[in-house]
Amino acid sequence: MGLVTRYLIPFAEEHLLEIFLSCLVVAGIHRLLRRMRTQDSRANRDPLPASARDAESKPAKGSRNVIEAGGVGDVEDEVEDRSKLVDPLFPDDLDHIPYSRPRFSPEESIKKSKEFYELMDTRRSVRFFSADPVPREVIENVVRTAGTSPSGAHTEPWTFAVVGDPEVKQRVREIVEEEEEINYKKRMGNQWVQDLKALRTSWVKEYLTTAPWLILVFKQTYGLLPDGRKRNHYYHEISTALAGGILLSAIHNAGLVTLTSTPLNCGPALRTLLNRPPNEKLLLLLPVGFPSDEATVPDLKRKPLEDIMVVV
Ligand code: IYR
Repeated sequence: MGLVTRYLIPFAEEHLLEIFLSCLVVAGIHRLLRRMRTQDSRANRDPLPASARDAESKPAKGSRNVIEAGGVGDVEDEVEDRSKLVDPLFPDDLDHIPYSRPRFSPEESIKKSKEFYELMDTRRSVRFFSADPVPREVIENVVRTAGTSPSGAHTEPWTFAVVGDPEVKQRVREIVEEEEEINYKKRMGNQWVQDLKALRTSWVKEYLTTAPWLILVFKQTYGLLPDGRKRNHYYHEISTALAGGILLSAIHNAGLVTLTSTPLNCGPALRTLLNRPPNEKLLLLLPVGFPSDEATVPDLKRKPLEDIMVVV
């Protein structure tokens, strides 16, 4: 007791401010650690940052189960709503089977990677197409290849609508040209139009009727169960974009050309024209065929490796 009154109380009186500030700092660190731990456990359940989660896995309207199925929301919500889960995508006892690849020697691997790079480096976005036919089997194979893309929880959230019918191609062209004229004249703005000038693009898109095939790539923002309930399609946009990249490679590998077009504001009309359901949103429109004999491309250079790769 004597110690307390002789030393501790006078010390506390003298250093009141320091003691108070130290308490604040300790409390702050404690809160921070708690928050980090909560975020850690959330991240383990759901790899999406909050912003991406909102954009990507927004539950479809009228869907009661989607938030819970996506692993989004607080632990409490999930426990409460567990009864609303739709069936799991796969059985719990799904087989896991052996997997291996042929192992190339380092030299072989260097040669193969270089050859593939050289092949892909000849890919260009082409706007001038020949009307020469391309066998439907080639289109089936390139779409099959696109379907090998990875996807969120293997939901395969894509539909490739393939158009070869000249009348449907004509309608696609009309829809696209009508919107693109407004895009170029009003929506895109001066900066965008100016940046595209040298590339000689315009709202007139002859290639949409000349190319023997059009492939319209739709992302499925959610899936539908036979009873009409909705199933989450995780990362549907990036999954379908990856499939699009694989599709471009497959088209190029088949000796064909395409153009990665993303017609602004045309999605709903094209979806209706092609009788696609409301869960499908247009991501890419690719004319596919051979280049015309007079085809040209802008003389563009690609960034060198040093500008696109950092070794950390
Ligand atoms: N979608 C328009 C405009 C356009 C936009 C970009 I960004 C391009 O790289 C090229 C074109 C069109 O297809 O003409």
